[in-house]
Amino acid sequence: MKRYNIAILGATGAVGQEFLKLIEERNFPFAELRLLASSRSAGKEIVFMGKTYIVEEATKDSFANIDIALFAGGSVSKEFAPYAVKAGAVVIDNSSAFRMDPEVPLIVPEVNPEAILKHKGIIANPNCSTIIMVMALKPIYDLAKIKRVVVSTYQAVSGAGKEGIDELDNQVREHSEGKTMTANILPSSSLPKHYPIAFNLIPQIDAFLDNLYTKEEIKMIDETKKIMEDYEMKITATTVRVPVYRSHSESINIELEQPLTLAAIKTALASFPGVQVQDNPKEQIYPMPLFTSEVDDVFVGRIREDNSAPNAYNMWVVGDQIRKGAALNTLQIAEMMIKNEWL
Ligand code: 3JM
Repeated sequence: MKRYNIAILGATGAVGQEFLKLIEERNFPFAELRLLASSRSAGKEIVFMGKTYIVEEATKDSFANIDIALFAGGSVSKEFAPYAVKAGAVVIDNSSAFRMDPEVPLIVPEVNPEAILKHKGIIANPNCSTIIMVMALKPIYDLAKIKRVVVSTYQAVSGAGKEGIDELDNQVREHSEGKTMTANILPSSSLPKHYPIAFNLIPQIDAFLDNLYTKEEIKMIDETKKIMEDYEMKITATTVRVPVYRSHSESINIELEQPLTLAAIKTALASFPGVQVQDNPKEQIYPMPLFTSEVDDVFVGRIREDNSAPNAYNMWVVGDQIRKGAALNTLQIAEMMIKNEWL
């Protein structure tokens, strides 16, 4: 089998580390592996599959001879993507920098694989909450067009990186010691005010826009329409940070153009690759974030009719936002290109 030269930009962060785990786990056909990061992390040693790698500082010359550049995300994506493309690499990027660019395909391989073919060097990986949602929408949409979506998210602190996890841990400790909880990271370190996440919920992910939605909410709305190639679909979203370590959950209400039986919805979801139905109220079976972390699939439960509106249904969707919501989806895009000889 042909092997490919891979660069990982952001190798030391949560998504970068997940790339490495998945490359080993999935036996990804790499030849050379180049680990890149900002100057802050350059020089760190990473032992991977029995070999020690030194993390290099990313520069405009870092992408010579690279076939596939996996970008973990953040503001560095915008800076380095043009250099990687110029060097002849295909960039698969996890940041929001290129997602809504009409020249850049926005891909979930199970949902819109053929859109990959339109790339001009950069392919965007959707926002974590978007990926988890469209995995549940697509199998239903293929049976009956979705007219409207109302989604509320319950997003884990690891979505804010390792600092988010540390902040929750510290606050739980402070609270148990009777101290005042300190908050520096959430909802976002760049914002003026911070609130404790322990024993709390924060109804703000990313900054507010003039229309009173947050950026995260608008990402879910705009990206879903682009991936599903349906700009008529009405979507509204509320995104909330919850004191969970890992895996995002979403309460999703959909309104369809025509009615479906619950059995048809469950069969469509269960037979869709990457989705598992976990739904048995009698046995108290439903997905929960504690049990879906470090698992590849997206889980759907609480599937039921919304008895307040015609052709409307409710469901509860849970998935590991660092796996399917980020690193796994990115690698699956690369694997699909390799399999189809699209590189
Ligand atoms: C998730 O440095 C940055 O601007 C990163 C902001 C960010 C994003 C984004 O906008 O790319 C943090 C967490 C995302 C995302 O996936 O959209």
